[in-house]
Amino acid sequence: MTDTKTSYATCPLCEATCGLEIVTRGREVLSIRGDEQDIASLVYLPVLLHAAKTHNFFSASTVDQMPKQVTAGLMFGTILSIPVPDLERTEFLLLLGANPLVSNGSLMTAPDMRGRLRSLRQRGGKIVVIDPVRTRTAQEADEHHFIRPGHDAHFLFAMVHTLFAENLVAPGRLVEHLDGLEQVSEMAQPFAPERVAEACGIEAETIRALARELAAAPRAAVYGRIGTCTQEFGTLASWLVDVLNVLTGNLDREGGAMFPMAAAGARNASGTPGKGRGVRFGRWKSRVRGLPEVYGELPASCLAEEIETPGEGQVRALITLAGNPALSTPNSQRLQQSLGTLEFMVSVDMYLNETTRFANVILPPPPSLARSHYDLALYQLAVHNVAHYSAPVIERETGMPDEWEIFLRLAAILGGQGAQADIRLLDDMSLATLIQREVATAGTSVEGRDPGELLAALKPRRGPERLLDFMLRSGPYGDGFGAKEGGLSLAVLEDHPHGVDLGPLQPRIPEVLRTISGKIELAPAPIVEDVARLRASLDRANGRMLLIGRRDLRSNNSWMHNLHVLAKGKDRCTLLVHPDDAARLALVNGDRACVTSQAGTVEIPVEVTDTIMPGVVSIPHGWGHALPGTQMRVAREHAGVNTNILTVEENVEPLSGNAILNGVAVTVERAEA
Ligand SMILES: Nc1nc2c(c(=O)[nH]1)N[C@H]1C(S)=C(S)[C@@H](COP(=O)(O)OP(=O)(O)OC[C@H]3O[C@@H](n4cnc5c(=O)[nH]c(N)nc54)[C@H](O)[C@@H]3O)O[C@H]1N2
Ligand SMILES: Nc1nc2c(c(=O)[nH]1)N[C@H]1C(S)=C(S)[C@@H](COP(=O)(O)OP(=O)(O)OC[C@H]3O[C@@H](n4cnc5c(=O)[nH]c(N)nc54)[C@H](O)[C@@H]3O)O[C@H]1N2
Ligand SMILES: [Mo]
Repeated sequence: MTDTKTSYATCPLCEATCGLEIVTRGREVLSIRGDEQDIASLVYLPVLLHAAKTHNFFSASTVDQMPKQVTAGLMFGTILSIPVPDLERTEFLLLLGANPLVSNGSLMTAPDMRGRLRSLRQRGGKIVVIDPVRTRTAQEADEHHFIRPGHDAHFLFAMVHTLFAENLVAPGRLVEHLDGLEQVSEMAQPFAPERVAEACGIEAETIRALARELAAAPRAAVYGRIGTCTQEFGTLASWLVDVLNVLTGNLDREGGAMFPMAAAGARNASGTPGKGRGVRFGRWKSRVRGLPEVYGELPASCLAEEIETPGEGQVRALITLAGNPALSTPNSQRLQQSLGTLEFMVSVDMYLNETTRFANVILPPPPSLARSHYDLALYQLAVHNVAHYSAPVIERETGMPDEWEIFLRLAAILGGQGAQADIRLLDDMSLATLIQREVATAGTSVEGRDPGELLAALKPRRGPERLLDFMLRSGPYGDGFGAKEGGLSLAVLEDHPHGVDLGPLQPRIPEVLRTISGKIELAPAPIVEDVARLRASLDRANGRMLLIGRRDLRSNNSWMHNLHVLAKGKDRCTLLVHPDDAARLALVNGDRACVTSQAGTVEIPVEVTDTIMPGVVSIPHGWGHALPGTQMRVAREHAGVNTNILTVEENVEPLSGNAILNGVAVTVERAEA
């Protein structure tokens, strides 16, 4: 098991594991926001949140993948029970709203995405892409269909409808683990392919053919990413992706959509196998708009109003952790204005950028090469089970705290212990809490063990390494502190600097399930309720131009634009416009256009291209760097415009609180010279 077969380097630049923002109530209010991938911050975040005693916690999750996490919890029982395509063995891959050749795969962790997609096709497999843009991925696929933004749920429901209508439903061995199959069939009734074709922009016969092909493929996987999440029906689309995988028998089968088994921190691998407590949302609500919490978070779209609106609980202070909400959050002009009115703000970040320019104090983390790295969250979404730990490559400057030490120092201050508190005590406390929980949980490999004995076995480690060692050893591959010979520990990972290969994905149903019923919940109540909203949209007129986003190979959200090697070259922050629309609007390549939404207006250079669907325009996010008070010289020279001036904070997807960033109604016109 501990043979080193392949070297998997962890690149810390891709795939934000989505950090946080907090905000407290009362006068000493604060808000934390981040987007961290180090273990360090992930594992210490609860300490910080606890010390802050706040429900005002926001993260990039609600401008990203929260809808998928909602369906993971409702259908399978935990926040990260997200099936990923078994890329190494699948023969048919249906991709919606994802561009893995550029993004490198998100909620589907794998190095060398290009090589993997190529070899899929070389072994006779087929890739179909559904996207309003003929992306790089679409160009390398066998088939691509434009879809009108925001209509994935309609399209997927029509596929489900076809499977039932043509007797192609074949869940195979999953049948005995399903709840709600009949209900899905009923709900799909109104979504006949003819009924949705015009709205989707995909012909009914194409939808039927795709459904048949999916059903016929011996091993297939449906996968949706940000285009299917950050939109009006994000949770329904995310749900239908997995419904299709179930109905065609592809969920949890080799070559289908499978559940990874991560070495550390996997909630669906801890406790009693096959059953759990499920998930519950709305335990508290946002103060101003009354939006429900989801997994302890409030929608990032609510942050500005929580700062602006006077009264009991108004946010007056903010902590941001590795996040740039001033650019990444809807109606960012409003948010930026509100950040300027805070009484106090602290940012943990290495740049003086659009967000941190409002901070009273900026605390820089050490360079990433001076930090250790283990991808606690990403391995839970990996297409192949691996574990890789990298020790710091360079030494930290003396006196410079590590990022986790900054977190704990902030926690100590928030908790009233003052800046001089001994943060080792907080570190000890975090570990003790973790150990207590695991020894008290039935079914874990350390159930009933003496916490003192486990603690002693972890010596002399401290900090994140000690927490990680505990998680690995008590995890599904762990040595169980002596219980399992040859099992995993941090020492084993240190002996394998290229990583430990834990094998291809394995079928995990029913063991992986943590729903109360112990079944796959195909028709959870909140989702069933939301289908009415989708049905109502069937009769809606579709006339407006719709704005969507995109990603760029040489960019990572907002924060790689200050590196000359990555920022140089031709302008990448452009408005993609289809030639038909360009002709109608009298726009030619290089013209400047004004794009206007309910929230604001931006002026941006036009790039005419038939790779985008008529009636749709695209602007990448993370740009708009020419703001006063920042210190990012290179980024300023290639400033671009901020597309989140156009996105609307009032529009959130109701089940997840996720922002609607794709399919935003806009008007486009030539800018006055
Ligand atoms: N190089 C690079 N890599 C990155 C990032 C980066 O900025 N640069 N960001 C990282 C992050 S934070 C994330 S979350 C991931 C995202 O990973 P991906 O989701 O793979 O990234 P995108 O390239 O944004 O692909 C989204 C696609 O959805 C399409 N789309 C928009 N609206 C709709 C719609 O309504 N329906 C459908 N079907 N498609 C739609 C867009 O045209 C676009 O092609 O990438 C990560 N990797
Ligand atoms: N319109 C539109 N908006 C979007 C999206 C979209 O597709 N369209 N995508 C959304 C998505 S998927 C995401 S994930 C968000 C991203 O939103 P954010 O997370 O808010 O934005 P980033 O640009 O990733 O900001 C990363 C910040 O962390 C800092 N940083 C980088 N590394 C470290 C580190 O190691 N430690 C610390 N302390 N700081 C560090 C950077 O300097 C930067 O300030 O944007 C979202 N916004
Ligand atoms: Mo993201």
